Amino acid sequence: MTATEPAPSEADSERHFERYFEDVIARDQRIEPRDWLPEAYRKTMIRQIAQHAHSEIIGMQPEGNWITRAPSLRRKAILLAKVQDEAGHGLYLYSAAETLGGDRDDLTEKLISGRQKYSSIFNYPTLSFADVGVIGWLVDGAAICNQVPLCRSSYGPYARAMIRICKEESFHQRQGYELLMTMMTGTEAQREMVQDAVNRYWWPSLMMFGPPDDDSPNTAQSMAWKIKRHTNDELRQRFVDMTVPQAEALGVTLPDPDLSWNADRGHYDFGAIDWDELKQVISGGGPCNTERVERRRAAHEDGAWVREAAAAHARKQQQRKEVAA
Ligand code: FAQ
Repeated sequence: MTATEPAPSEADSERHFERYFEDVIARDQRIEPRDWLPEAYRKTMIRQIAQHAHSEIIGMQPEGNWITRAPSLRRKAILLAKVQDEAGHGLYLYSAAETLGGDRDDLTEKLISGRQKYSSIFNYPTLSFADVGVIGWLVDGAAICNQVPLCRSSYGPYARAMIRICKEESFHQRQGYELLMTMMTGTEAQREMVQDAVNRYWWPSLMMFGPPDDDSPNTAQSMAWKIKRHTNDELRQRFVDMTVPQAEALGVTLPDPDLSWNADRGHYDFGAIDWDELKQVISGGGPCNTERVERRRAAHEDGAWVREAAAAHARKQQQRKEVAA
């Protein structure tokens, strides 16, 4: 700009940034923390990333419940590693939210006061060790189906976090399937435990993909911003198509009499999902909502001294640096 050129007005600058944002999205490139972004995009990203982070952290509880009762040292080591991975996923995701100006303390507060959501699936109880296998197979399987496309999500830090998360979720899914295979070649009682766990977790796993497209308020805008690459129903169908042959190989029955191959569509048809149940679970009325949130609150409060100690240590380091300078 030369001295004689008029300075751009605020509105001009805003339009320039907006065009840049839209170009980045149109070119399928990534929005980075340094970039200008519309406030609504920032809010949507923080909402989704926070809900995802909370899900990983609350998701440690149902399986964590079985660590002390794992049937062998090998199963215990696998389960411990898996649950620790979920903690790691939560931490990468909270860090991604921080790049958007989200504050981790604030997000945690919103979770434990019920103002932010986490995945409905973690509000169901884990009644036997077969549930550990079924969570790996179905819940991690659904998570992978949903999250692989998020590796191409338009927000850079989220998309990159998702790459590592998906690799780890793949291991989780495999360990679940391997556990179920072992149980299915065991005793009749073990086979019954697996079938019972599948009966309880099948429908809630389908609900993980969110409400149907015609009742999903966020999908259209999130697709336009390339935060989401597929709709809820598309991913749900992909999951069903992927899982039916796995169920056959395992020798379990999926609890849906309407499940059948539709040659015309090239997909499996499946029965009606109980959307009232999803609404009830999301709004706090699932079988374990209160217990999950209370346990998270207690862990947060018990950990206050660690946060205080870390902050005191950081202050001391800073003071030492200042004295030395
Ligand atoms: N549960 O308009 P939409 C895992 C909410 S991680 C609870 O369709 P959107 C790893 C939704 O937030 C599992 N809430 O929303 C693991 C929205 O809320 P609002 C978590 C749900 O965002 C495995 C409202 O309903 N994964 O499993 C659910 O476009 C094993 C309207 O819905 C992610 O978070 C639900 N099922 O699509 C850990 C992946 N569905 O607007 C341990 C990232 C919807 O009132 C063990 N997230 N809602 O605040 C996403 O892909 C999307 O956010 C969807 C929802 C697809 C979940």
